[in-house]
Amino acid sequence: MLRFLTAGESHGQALTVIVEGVPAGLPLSTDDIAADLARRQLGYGRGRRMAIEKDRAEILSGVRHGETIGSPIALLIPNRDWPNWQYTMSVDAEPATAAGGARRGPVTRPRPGHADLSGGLKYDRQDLRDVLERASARETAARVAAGAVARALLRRFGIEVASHVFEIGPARLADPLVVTWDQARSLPADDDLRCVDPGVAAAMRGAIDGAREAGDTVGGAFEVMAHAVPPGLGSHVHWDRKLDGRLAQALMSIHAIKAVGLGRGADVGHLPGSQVHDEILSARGAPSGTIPGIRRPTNRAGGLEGGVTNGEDVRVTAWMKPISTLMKPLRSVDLATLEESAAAIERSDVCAVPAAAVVGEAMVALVLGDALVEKLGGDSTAEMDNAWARLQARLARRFELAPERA
Ligand code: EPS
Repeated sequence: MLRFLTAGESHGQALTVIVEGVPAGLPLSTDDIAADLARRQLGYGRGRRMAIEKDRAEILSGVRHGETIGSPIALLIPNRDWPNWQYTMSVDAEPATAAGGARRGPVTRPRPGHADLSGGLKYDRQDLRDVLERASARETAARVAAGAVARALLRRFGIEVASHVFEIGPARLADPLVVTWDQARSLPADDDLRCVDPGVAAAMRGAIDGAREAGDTVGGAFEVMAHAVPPGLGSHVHWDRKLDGRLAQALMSIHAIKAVGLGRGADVGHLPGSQVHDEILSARGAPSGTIPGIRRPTNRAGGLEGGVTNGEDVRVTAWMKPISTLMKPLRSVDLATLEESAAAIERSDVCAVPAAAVVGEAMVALVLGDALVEKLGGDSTAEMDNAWARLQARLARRFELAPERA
């Protein structure tokens, strides 16, 4: 099993993540992680925090001489902003007199849409900072670091993950499924909108500018694709082994995500079966995916049938609500006085959809990495390599006769 746990507050000293279940023998360096962390920091509409941070993960354990050794991989991402928060975030009951940063008062006016109210009641905290520090999407930096480890494992078997943004406010591509794998994976690493259509990207920029000027925020949607995925990951036999369910949970767990779709997604409710399902054709030497001998003219299912990968690209979409910190705040109640009052304002972003797409890639990589370890057995890369070769040989044998039959 490949799993991970993160820890860390947005303005604490650092974020940490422990990734467990990575096979021994996988080459891994901090540079493998750095590129994804840098992409997560980008995005038109991000706030001032991203100008402060330059996220980089240190590898504290689980790697020796550039290779994983099978033990838990602990990663540390220091918060550069920490010196400005030492007083507010002091671990000690009495902050040191030399502690840096402003002497901030308690947060008592919950922001509609944030975890402030529900989390504050659940954990019985008077200062809502105790909730918002952990509910902050800063935590996703740790997920992206973990995802980069999963990505290194997938890459060994030729599996790649990419994303693109197809909606920000009213600006949208008519149909995200027309975007090809090559278009998504060719988006430049420093693209601050991650949309494949320049005209739509310009409209997205306008939507973000408009929201900023209005003291408002704007949401959107992205699609994550995984390419060269073998058939047979996940299972149809139990609800918790269905890979579409596992992917949906992984994406839904990302901050501010309110809906997830697989392939055609919510459109399946109004389209007839003939426009939802993907016909199965004989490949005659030119398979569309990773099943030799089979060609699918369309991939509306998003690479999964029955909760099992079917050899086509995995395609998962996620919709993100507008960020809940508004510079022109909504009405709320001051929990200290029970008087109606404007919601608290924290430093924030106007739009974080392009960054969320990078987080989505990480979550998909982690779910696929877990499913691959489950399929192949994952104590060492040598063991996985052998199982992979056997899987490929079995598939090739099964379809050997297909051209003669056709
Ligand atoms: C984020 C860091 C945060 C916010 C954002 C995401 O930094 P700060 O709170 O110091 O400005 O920019 O978090 C939120 C929008 C939120 O609601 O918590 C990051 O690293 O991605």
